[in-house]
Amino acid sequence: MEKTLVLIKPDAFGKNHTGDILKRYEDEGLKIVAAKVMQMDKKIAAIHYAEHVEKPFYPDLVEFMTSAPLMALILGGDNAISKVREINGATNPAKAAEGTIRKLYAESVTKNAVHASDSPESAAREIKIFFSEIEQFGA
Ligand code: IDP
Ligand code: MG
Repeated sequence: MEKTLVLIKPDAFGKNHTGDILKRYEDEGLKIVAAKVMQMDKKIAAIHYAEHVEKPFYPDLVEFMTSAPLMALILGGDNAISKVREINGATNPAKAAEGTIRKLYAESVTKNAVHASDSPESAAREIKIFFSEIEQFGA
């Protein structure tokens, strides 16, 4: 079973879209392997978004991601990494396909409702940031 790290970001979590978003993933056959509600601090944000530290949008991204609680998840299933990114839609909601989570719930390119790992390497790296072994269950 492939695993991927998903964050229901502070915008979508704060607007009570969590149940609808989880239903989308479950309807596509993905299993919830781990879940928790937490608030990111700047240190965790810097580790999670290490690849973006030098980008012009990084300060706004960290400000947003640390502003309020979010839900961190591990989702598992066949091709979970690419499947979740397809369900989420394009980073910029203006370019996201109809029916995707970002099309439905994202406000802007920064406040874009969800995060998902983009490769097996990032999934392995990101899962370790948010979850210990004991918090993960098989699907
Ligand atoms: P992804 O979340 O679709 O993988 P990334 O390029 O990895 O997109 O960017 C990480 C996050 O940074 C995005 O989800 C979004 O919140 C934010 N972001 C990316 N590009 C921009 C931008 O051009 N302007 C503002 N925020 C951005
Ligand atoms: Mg990314």
